Amino acid sequence: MISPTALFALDTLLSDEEREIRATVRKLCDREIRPHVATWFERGELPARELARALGELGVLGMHLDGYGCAGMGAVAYGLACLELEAADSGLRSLVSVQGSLAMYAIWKHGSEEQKREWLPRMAAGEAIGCFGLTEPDFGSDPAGMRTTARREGGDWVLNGTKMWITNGSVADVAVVWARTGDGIRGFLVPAGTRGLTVNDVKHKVSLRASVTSELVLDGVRLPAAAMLPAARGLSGPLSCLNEARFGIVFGAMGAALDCLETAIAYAGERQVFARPLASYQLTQEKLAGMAVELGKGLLLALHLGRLKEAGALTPEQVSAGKLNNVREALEIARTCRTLLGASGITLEYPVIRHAVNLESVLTYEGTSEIHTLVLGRALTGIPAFH
Ligand code: TGC
Ligand code: FAD
Repeated sequence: MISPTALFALDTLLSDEEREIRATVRKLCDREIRPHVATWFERGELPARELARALGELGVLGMHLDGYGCAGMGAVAYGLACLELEAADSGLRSLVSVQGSLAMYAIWKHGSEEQKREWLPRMAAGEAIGCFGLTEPDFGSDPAGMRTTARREGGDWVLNGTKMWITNGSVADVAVVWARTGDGIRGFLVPAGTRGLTVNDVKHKVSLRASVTSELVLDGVRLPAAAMLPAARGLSGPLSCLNEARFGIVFGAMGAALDCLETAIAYAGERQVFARPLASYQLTQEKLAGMAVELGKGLLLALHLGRLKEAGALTPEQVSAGKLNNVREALEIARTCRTLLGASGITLEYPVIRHAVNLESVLTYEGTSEIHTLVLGRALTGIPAFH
């Protein structure tokens, strides 16, 4: 027998350091996440603060950023960490994506020296948690339409509006909030507890239950001039952060798929149907072979994009292609694995249905599959078909 990743000799494409980082993150997941995650999912909770500290100690938060307490690792190492985290649960990878690739990256890329010094070391250590507020109730795929405003009042900024579906919202110490100003879209750092900021958690989620998702209501939130991210101007500010998080998902989704496939292979070997192992039937082997091929292709694509990113040559369109393909295929793999587990596949005793319903969120956030399709359509034809 050969594992799905060994089939493609993927490890030969990794450095010793990358393999070591992967093993370290996997060990943390095996020790601190896997034994509990089905219960967190069932209860709709996540011990975000404890996990952030553990992940910070490991150096995973903002690990692909340089300086300010960040580990300065390569893109592939970061991708492999996302893969291991999402093999445990997409909610965990979301916690790390939003912290490192959205909130920390926004500050690292667009913030002032003071903002970087104030927030990044604590966020890298997991002592402070960040969230990223771009989406609004009426503007998800089309953030250019956002209604949240920031207007000058004397030397201050005053923010009004509502952000919706914000990961880490109610556990965040700082929210990166994007708002419309007289000078276009700008980003602001809103510390938790600022007067006028109310945070309400989204209840009754069926997907990504081991993750905090919140609404942020900004009602006359007054901030000093220094709260604005000076280097982010226009929609390219938040979209530049999305490229980072989407890149992590290209790897992460394959982690969820791998966990499903490994579970299904083990189950099919054990489960007797019509007096023979389920794995011995050609229909089963056809499913397993098809999934292993898609997984291998997705991992190779992720690695290729990672090497391009390390060379400074990765384009947003390539990230869109990776997110579109790998999330779509991961979801297909999760659903197919679910069929192999039969009725057992619908319980939380196995991780498969949890991954499958989580991946429904992953298909939608960080740009829906339709939006990434249109990004590629625009790149191929030169004609934007969004509007
Ligand atoms: P468009 O005219 O295309 O662009 C406006 C400006 O932005 C620039 N730009 C980008 N810059 C960096 N990276 C990208 N990927 C960029 N795409 C565009 C562009 O060059 C332009 O710059 P400038 O200087 O000329 O002004 O904008 P559009 O309004 O037509 O929209 C394009 C579209 C639809 C692709 C974009 O709005 C989009 O990506 N929509 C999807 C929104 C989305 O993904 N939201 C995610 C919210 S965060 C989240 O979901 C977190 S989930 C938790 C987790 O990650 O785990
Ligand atoms: P809509 O934009 O209303 O889309 C509805 C449907 O219409 C989709 O199928 C979409 O693809 C389709 N559609 C849209 N435009 C077009 C078009 N031009 N042509 C054809 N079809 C189109 N946002 C944040 O800012 N920060 C976060 O931390 C965050 N975390 C999230 C966590 C979870 C669990 C979820 C589910 C979402 C999160 N989001 C976050 C929001 C997420 O980014 C949005 O849900 C996503 O961008 C889609 O927006 P929407 O839900 O408003 O859908």
